[in-house]
Amino acid sequence: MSLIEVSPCTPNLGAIITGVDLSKDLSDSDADFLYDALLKHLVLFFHDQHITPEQLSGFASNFGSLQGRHHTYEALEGFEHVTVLDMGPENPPDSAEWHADLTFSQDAAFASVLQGIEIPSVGGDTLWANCFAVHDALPSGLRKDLEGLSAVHDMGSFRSHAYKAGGVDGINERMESVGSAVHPIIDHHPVTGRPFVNVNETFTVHISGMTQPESRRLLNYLFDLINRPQFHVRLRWQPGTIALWDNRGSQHYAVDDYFPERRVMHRVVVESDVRQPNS
Ligand SMILES: O=C(O)CCC(=O)C(=O)O
Repeated sequence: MSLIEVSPCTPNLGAIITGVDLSKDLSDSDADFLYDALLKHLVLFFHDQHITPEQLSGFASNFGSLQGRHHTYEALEGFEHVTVLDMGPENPPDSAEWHADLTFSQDAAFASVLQGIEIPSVGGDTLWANCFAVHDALPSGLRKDLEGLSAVHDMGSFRSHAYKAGGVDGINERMESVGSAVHPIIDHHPVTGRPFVNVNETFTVHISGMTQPESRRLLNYLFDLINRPQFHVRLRWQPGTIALWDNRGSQHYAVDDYFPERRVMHRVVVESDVRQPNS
């Protein structure tokens, strides 16, 4: 029997997990238990887990294969799977906007694990949104219209990094290497089959088959809906807090309200879901 306890944070998403020590290897049954809790609550929070980068990668590997070095952010020396998000006034974050990770890839990431390393004395919270609940809140006529539509995702605001690094050539090169993807606006979770709204204000740039003004108006309507607080959970980080989220149907937003303080996080992205056939 598992000693792990799951305490939901809101009716829509988020749960605090206790009764597990992430510095130790998880048993198969505990890993399965956490996976089921992840599918149900979309984002799981673990406090007081002061684990090493190796243990962080080991924990993430319980759920699938890990992404290699990120195309933009630095990896922790000696740990190519561990991305360092070191943000402050000199290096402001680009994640203070709603996004799901890597939706500019045809196979967007399955999950991410984020660990608080250096946390501002106040601020620097992260919010997650439940896009299944956003889908369920759509007016039924609009939902039907959206069911036939797809949208283009590309590197969105990563353009700023690319421009800073290499001007217009930098943007063109990065666009070529990162690519773009087209996803249905009403997408389905690959395991539960539940429908969710799959557009995000960072990476979704155009609704296929529409003029740009039409597309912009409809996207803005959906972005406003995703931005409503009843679909959110908000995490106050401490050093040693870890969040694990299912990227398929959730979005997140890292609040950039802590300058001149610094905020340092370690992140590991789980590319594919080991429990999902053919993932
Ligand atoms: O730093 C955070 O709280 C979230 C980082 C983020 O947006 C990401 O990992 O995609």
